[in-house]
Amino acid sequence: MKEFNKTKFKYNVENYLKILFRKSIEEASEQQIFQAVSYSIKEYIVDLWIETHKEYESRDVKFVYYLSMEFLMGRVLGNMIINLKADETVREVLEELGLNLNSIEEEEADPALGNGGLGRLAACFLDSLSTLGYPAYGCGIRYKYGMFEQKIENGFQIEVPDNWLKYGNPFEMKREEYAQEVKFGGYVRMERDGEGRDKFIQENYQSVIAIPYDIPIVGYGNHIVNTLRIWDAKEANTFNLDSFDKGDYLKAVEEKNLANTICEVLYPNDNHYAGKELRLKQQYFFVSATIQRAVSKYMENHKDIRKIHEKVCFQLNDTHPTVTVAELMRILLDDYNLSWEEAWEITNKTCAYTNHTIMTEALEKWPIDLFSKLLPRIYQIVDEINRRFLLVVESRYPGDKLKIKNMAILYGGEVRMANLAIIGSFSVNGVAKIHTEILKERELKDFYEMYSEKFNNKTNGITQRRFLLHGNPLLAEWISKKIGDEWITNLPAIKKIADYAEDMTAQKEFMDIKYKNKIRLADYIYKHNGIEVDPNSIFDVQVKRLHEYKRQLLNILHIMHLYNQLKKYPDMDFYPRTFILGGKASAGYKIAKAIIKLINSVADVINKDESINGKIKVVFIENYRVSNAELIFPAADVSEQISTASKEASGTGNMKFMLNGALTVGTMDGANVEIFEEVGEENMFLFGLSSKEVMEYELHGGYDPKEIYDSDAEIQLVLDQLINGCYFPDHGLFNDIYKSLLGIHKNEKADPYFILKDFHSYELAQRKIGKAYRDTGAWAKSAIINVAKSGKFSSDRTIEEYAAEIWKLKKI
Ligand code: NBG
Repeated sequence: MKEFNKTKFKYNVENYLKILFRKSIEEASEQQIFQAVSYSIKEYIVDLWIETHKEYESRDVKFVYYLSMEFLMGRVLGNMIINLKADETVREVLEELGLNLNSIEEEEADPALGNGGLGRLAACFLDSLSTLGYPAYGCGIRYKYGMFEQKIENGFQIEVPDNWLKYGNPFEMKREEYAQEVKFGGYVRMERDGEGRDKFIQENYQSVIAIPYDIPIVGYGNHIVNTLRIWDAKEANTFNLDSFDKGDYLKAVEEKNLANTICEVLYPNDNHYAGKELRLKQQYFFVSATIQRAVSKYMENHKDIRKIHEKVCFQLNDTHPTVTVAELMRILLDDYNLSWEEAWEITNKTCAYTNHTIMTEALEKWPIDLFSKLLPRIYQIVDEINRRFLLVVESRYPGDKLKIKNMAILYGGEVRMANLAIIGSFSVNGVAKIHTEILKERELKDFYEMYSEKFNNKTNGITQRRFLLHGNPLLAEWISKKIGDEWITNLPAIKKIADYAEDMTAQKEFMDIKYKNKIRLADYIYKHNGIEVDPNSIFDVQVKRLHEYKRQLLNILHIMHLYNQLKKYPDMDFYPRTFILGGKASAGYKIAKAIIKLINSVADVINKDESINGKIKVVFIENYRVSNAELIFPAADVSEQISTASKEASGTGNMKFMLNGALTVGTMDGANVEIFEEVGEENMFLFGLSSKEVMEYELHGGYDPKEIYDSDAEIQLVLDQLINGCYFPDHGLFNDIYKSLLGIHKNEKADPYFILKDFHSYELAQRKIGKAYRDTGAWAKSAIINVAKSGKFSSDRTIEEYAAEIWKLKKI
């Protein structure tokens, strides 16, 4: 195996500067240097990449194709260097050249081809797949514009396009030779072939050519390189030049438009279905290209299409790629002439589906007329799947209309993607224990009754390589010095750090590192927000997408309450806090945007109020994304995981904070439950309704927040401050928030996320935090225990479970 060579690397950096830009180091811009360094790293990686695939081929391995509309990779360069274990060498070389790796890393765009947890999970999975040596492809879309850049102006969120490809992506590789044609629209003609079989031929369709771009995914220290393949669209008439000749001018123009728009932009919705036609086009586009290529690749080395499930598994990341089921059927039926029964059996053995939410507004349901017009052949197949499925339901539950209503794929004029995914897959998994239980007991109860063998849980995880080794070098080094570096590839080994939890010197060292990381973040905040924060205060952090169910509103209402208290009782016992919040709201999500404005308005008032002596500071981090997340997690004392119980499928930020030694204040929701199982009551601050209680209230139409408002003067004051101009003179602005809490909106449930109901319990938990933090030794002990118990939450563990229980993959 070729080792990373220092001399060659050094030569390459200068050589690439010359070849790409005709510049010397002295003349080159920082961006050009970033490019040259990246190409030099890539040059080394490509050899490993080729060797990995040779090895895969010679062993005839099984591949998992992880199909996802989102891959939230974050910056690639630093992570690659770490995974190559070339960090020291690269730093040395760069120093000799008068360069600094950290500032070169800052030049890289932060590829944000994802919204939040779902996309970041996909990225963590790729890191683990390579590190563990599992043959895998990540398959997605090469959006020209990723997640928008969030700017805060006058406290309001403004969305700015994220042109991440502006300088080109040095790590990608265009693979024209694997281009695929994807067909939209037209109609399906039926004819009999010579053997009397029905043939279905799509005609008068529009074509788009899908062009793959491959990005290498480097495993940690094992020279294994897998591939993230993202598809771009190109107009088809460069292939079918005759379109113009036939006078089919309009069609040519339409195809060009289609090609130009399909990969233009990532829909910025997290946990929310918008039902846009273009989105369905995106879904079919990348699915069709992926499945066609996977089938061809399989057939290059195998004879029998009937055994494809032995070498291929398609994992569907949420319902977004669900057309996979029908697309694979189409290929097996129409291109390989299999019978329906054969094709169905193979499809069922090849597809597996992960559910990531129970939020009803996130459920994908396409209007049948839209779906059938856009994908006429796919629709026929879905219709037939549905027809056959309903026969099974009818024979099992004769006359049971409710079962049909709940389980049909086609119902009420809609195509219900989750139902198709469940029916077409051999595995259905949730992403945390409690989430899977809720799926089985409630959301997908009828399916569970019919297909209990399909259901399983795979609790999410995160990669410690990015979120500790790369993001928190000080803590990483400290841990490795104390217990060795096994944790890098085997996170449960980190439990040995618990031996130091009560060691006073270790506690002090740990808190010193935390302090340094807080200074690093404080500097960032000063630079970006112009706010001075005290690293000695408690850093209490909530960073995640803005969503009502995640309850940033509970956090800010509590801050308003604390501030009222401090004003009223200036001498009250209070440990200084810095509340740090950050996250993007979907561009069309009005109330989420109002909450951002509220946070910023409250921040303005509190930060400027000298009478409280800086005891509270409030900071809204602009443009929260993977790169600044890597600064934020290491600096947190307190991790806010305060979603309404039952709503957060898992959460993964909760794990990143824990790994970096923050203590969680949270509800019994998602993976918080499992964090609690690991760390115990003493090392976490639990509060709020349980998911059972929440679901019980929901069953009976909610609860009455008015009662709380009327009987609780403190809450009343805080709510009135929303609309009396106390924080922002424009009274109307926070009206929607006020109304959402008290239910003055017609037809809307009052306080559907139980914010007022959980308020006091949250306040109590917060008071405990203030008290606990005063005992530095005990706090350090708890924090170290959190780190020590984070072993379960590595995505390596998650991937091992997927590989063994769903994909049946072998490591190389
Ligand atoms: C999100 C959940 C999170 C979960 C991630 C990854 C969607 C649809 N779901 O709780 O809200 O951690 O998926 O599984 O984005």
